[in-house]
Amino acid sequence: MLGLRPRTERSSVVNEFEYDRRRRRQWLAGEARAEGVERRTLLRMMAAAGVLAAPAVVGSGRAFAAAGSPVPGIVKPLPPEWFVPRGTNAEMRWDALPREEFHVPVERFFVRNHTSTPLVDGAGWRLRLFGTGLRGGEVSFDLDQLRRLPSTSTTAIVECAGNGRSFYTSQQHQSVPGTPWTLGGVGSARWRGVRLAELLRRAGLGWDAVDVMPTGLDPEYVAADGTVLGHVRRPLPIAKALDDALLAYEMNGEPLTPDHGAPVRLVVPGWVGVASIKWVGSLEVSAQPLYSPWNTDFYRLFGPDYPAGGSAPLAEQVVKSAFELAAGAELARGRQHRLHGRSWSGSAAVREVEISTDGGTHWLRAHLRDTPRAGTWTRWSFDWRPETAGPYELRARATDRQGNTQPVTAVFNREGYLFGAVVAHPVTVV
Ligand SMILES: Nc1nc2c(c(=O)[nH]1)N[C@H]1C(S)=C(S)[C@@H](COP(=O)(O)O)O[C@H]1N2
Ligand SMILES: [Mo]
Repeated sequence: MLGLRPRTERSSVVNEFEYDRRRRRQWLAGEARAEGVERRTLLRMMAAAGVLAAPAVVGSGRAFAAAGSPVPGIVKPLPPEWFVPRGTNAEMRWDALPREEFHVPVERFFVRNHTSTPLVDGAGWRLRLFGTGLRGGEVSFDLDQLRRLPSTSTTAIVECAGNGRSFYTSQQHQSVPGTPWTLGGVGSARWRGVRLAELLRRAGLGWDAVDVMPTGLDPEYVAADGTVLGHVRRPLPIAKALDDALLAYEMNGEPLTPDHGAPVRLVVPGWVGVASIKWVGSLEVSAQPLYSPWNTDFYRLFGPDYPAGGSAPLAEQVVKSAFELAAGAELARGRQHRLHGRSWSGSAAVREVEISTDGGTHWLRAHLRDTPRAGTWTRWSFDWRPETAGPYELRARATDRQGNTQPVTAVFNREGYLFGAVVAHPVTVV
């Protein structure tokens, strides 16, 4: 039971859907718990599925961010050449990514905060594990204890489910609410910490555990309509928790910084960023399915092409590509330009990247600069010699080893998640 689950091909989304159905059935039978979720939300979901037939926080980024910061809730400096401020978040500028660095340096990594970065005192921090899915009852670990457990390093991408959202509007003329990310809501890093499987084993995981719910120590989230939804938290199915989820305390070889979850965050490889809960203070291990607003109203796909109650909770990320180039960059004509970029997928290694410089009519293979690996991106380059001045649109299209290819358009969903279509990147040849 506690061994590593072998990676299954292509099946995890299907499994997630099945899992969700089972969860809902259990909820109906009074065997599930939902806090902060309105009953009507669950009823709507279930109707659609046809089943009816303490904290050591010592301050916050709001008070501690550098004076004049464009995003008051974020602690680190956000120089305009590296970041685009977006509400409570900071988007990475792809044109500023150091070309030879495989990972995004911590100081340039995008930040997605529902509220604001809390300053958590590592010395007073404790991770509390509790719930009906533990054999022996509540246990807690402090930071020293966690650091003494066997550690693991892993390369993983953290990417917001809404990354690329603005292209629903700019390319597809569909209006969607939420942070209008271009493609900079993503980053790859090297994480070190303790496997969640290891910690659960030590905590006495029960055979009947189904969900693990990590809760953040950041301030409670208040929805646009004023409803207090509580601390950011999202149930993680036990299968993924035992597979490759990591409780990370280092990022790129340094202790986690406040904006990225210090002292400890969860890293859930390949999945939408919201699964990787930052500043984790507790883990509820449950023998009953759990719900939070983050796996009911948010982070599901709603819309005409989805069931009335929405899709299963989002899990794996889609295939994407980005040029390491500013939108609207100017390039000299009659000269050879080496274009650079990166492609990635939540499901598998990248297999191939193709580039079009003529609006998507002709495609040529990009040169892959890295041996493609699952769980992270692959850097590529493409030589281009434009002879005629004028506006151009560059396109990059990746395919992963499971055969997932970036489509021409992304299927609309109400919240604008998982924009995986090919993005038209405007440049001007002068
Ligand atoms: N506690 C907590 N965890 C969180 C969030 C948050 O607001 N609070 N945001 C989530 C979302 S939506 C994303 S995309 C990632 C972003 O991680 P980063 O800020 O380190 O890039 O963190 C996730 N974990
Ligand atoms: Mo996100």
